[in-house]
Amino acid sequence: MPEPSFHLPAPGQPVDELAVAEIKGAILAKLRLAIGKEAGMATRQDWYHATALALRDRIVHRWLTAEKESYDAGRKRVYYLSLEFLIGRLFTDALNNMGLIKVFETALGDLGVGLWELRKCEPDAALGNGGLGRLAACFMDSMASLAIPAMGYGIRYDFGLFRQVIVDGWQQEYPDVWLNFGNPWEFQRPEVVYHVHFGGGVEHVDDKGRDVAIWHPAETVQAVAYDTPIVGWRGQHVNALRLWSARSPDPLKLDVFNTGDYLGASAEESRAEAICKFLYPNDESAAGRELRLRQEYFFVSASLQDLVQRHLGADGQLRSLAQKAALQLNDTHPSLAVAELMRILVDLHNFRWDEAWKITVATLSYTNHTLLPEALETWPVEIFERLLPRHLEIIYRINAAHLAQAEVRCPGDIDFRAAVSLIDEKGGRRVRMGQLAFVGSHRINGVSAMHSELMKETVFSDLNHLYAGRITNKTNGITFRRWLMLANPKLTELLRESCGDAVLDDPSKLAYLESYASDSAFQQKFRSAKHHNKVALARLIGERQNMKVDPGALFDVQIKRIHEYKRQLLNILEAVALYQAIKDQPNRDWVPRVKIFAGKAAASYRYAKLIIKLINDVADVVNNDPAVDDRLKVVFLDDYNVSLAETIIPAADLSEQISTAGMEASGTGNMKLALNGALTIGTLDGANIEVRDHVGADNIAIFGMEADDVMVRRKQGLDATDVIRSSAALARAINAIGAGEFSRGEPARFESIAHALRYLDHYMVSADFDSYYEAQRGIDARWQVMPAWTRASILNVARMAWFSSDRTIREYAEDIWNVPV
Ligand code: 26V
Repeated sequence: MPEPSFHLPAPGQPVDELAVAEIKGAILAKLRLAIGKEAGMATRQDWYHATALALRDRIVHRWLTAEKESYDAGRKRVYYLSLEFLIGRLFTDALNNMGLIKVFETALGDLGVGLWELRKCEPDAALGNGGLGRLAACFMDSMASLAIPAMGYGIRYDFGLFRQVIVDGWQQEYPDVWLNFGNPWEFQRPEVVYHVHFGGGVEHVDDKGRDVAIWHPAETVQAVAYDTPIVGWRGQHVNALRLWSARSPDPLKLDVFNTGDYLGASAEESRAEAICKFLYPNDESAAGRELRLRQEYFFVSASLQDLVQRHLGADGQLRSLAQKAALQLNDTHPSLAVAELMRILVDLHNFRWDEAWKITVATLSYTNHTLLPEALETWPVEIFERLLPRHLEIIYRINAAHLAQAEVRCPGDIDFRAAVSLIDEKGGRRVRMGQLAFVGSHRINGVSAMHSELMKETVFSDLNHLYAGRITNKTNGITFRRWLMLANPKLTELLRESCGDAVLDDPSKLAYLESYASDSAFQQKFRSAKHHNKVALARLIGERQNMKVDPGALFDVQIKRIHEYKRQLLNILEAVALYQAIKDQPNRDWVPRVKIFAGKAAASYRYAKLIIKLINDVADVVNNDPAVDDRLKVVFLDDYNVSLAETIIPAADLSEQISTAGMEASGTGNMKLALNGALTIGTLDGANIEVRDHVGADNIAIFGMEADDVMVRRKQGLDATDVIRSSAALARAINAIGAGEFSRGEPARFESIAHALRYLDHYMVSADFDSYYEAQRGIDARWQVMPAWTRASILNVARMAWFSSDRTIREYAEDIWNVPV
């Protein structure tokens, strides 16, 4: 079958007729032969599946070629281990990267089917919680685009992140059934199966003076591979995302037929299959749930067996592993890789301990994504003993050598040893997964400049002392293919016109925009692209919330997980104060604003769910108050996911990045929004700082306390009565919330929130309020001078090139993985 050549016609240019005819034939053939239907009987789902399969065929050709080339060349491979890949939809992403959107659109159009309608048939693959999982997905796109031979390893969860439904303002959770209609992108690999063991005991035997450990596990689960091809930009290279599904090795044991114990057999089956049932919410208490540890070991073990087998197939021995493989641990969830790789080398391949350790450290590297102490993963030694007895022994031995080094470094310093130990001895012994990953890695990176510095000063200060030079920074990035080209075709078209087509391959060309920033004709076009996107979002708000919003208003957007440190509460508190100010002076020339919120709260996070309720209750009052009219609207869009983000982001005027300084490791929504021309209102936190450095202090609104101010103030206490006393607007807003003005049927509903704002202001919401309110009024003033606003917005786009995840991946490749790009 001939492959269509890469095709990306300039806007308005006709598409290749031959290619269209071929694609039409291919889709119809899939409809008949893979779906078993004639065009006349096909549902939209059927068309989607047939089209996806036709596209997949074209990707597979490139995939097999790329695989063969990288094997033949003996190239080093990157393995990205992550319990989360928040991919969203693949259909238009793959089409875009293959340069086939126009061809497929025309072919489908000729068949009477709309490509953009079909797109909606694909459920989001929501195998992630938020930023961490989405980062993994952006990295997969960039590694393929840079033609780095790589594989993503994770779990094929039967259910992704829960579906959020808002009922009477409250969040409810429902299972995310994303595999109901099958998944056209994946290939099941029934032949790629590994055994993963749990429990049992360890026997030590003496083999000619050498201690040999033999693990006798009590339980075995099978891991089956499912591969999804990830095609890079211009279809040059394709990598695999390999997700493991769990099953019982022997679902109907022979003796079931003798004993008739079907129930017992099916219990064992469900126990095995439970491993890949659900994705754990990341912002629930990190206090270990046994099933989560089973998930972690399951995917680490299967992935390591797989890559070791691949390496042995090519090199015949494991001594050269670090020269041929780089393993990146996405957070501490895959930390067990340290102990597992040691076990493979020492127990299964007879390596001497010291040599095995050198190989392990040279092969592994670890990315830290949060400094929040409550988020740092630890597991009770007791669970480890029960589930992974041999790994615990290995961890103890690693720890012994590591503590000996600590002793050399700081002789007699017991506190230092306790601080760096892999075992937390306080309050029940626990294995510290961050310390384990750190000690077993040659590089440890943070995800923004500030975060990496704070890592050195806080969580890892002692380890940094012991292993100086290991900590490095790799500021996060985003893939422009999805977050600009696909999500915002109107702006992309304008960029191609103004910066040339090279901008599609090289984001540094965005800098050409600088010279147009004050050009009024260009500004007009730029605004019209934004307006187009705002009309689309207004339509969606109309459809989903049955609410009318004016696309001419300022669209003020905060979209992310709901968490106290992200401070959605600060935003809604400002809405309340603004509402009150509008009511006081209805005749002032208020800037019409639509405040748009979206995000999920962890199911067990009661306070975050109460904040969602407050946003919805405030929305109810404000939106229905005729005195306010169109000057302020509050919208909470339910079930936030990648696809919804793709509609909201291009339509945003203002990007809310208002976390308590020092608490957001990086943020990546900040980058997506700025790239799409939204101005940021934000604190000096995470990557906001680097966004400011790039876009320029004049083109961003920074407010609030800095990280060290926060630390100082916290030491002084959390009582906010002093700041409330000096801010009439804040006092009034808190009083209204606390007195039930937004919850008339239940006046005490938000008392706990008012109480925290007054006396337990851990997240500095009250403390930062005045500064935030003032920054918001500054935004109003800027909006009233539209040419200046548009200029700042254009300059944001022009200066975001550095935040491409291609740049991030290049840095990983050069400084951590040592692979050529
Ligand atoms: C976990 C937990 C667990 C206990 C309760 C509080 C809490 C809060 C947050 C988390 C998330 C930890 C890991 C994570 O998702 N980090 C995010 O990683 C993104 C990609 O690097 C980064 O942009 C975000 O700033 C960071 O929060």
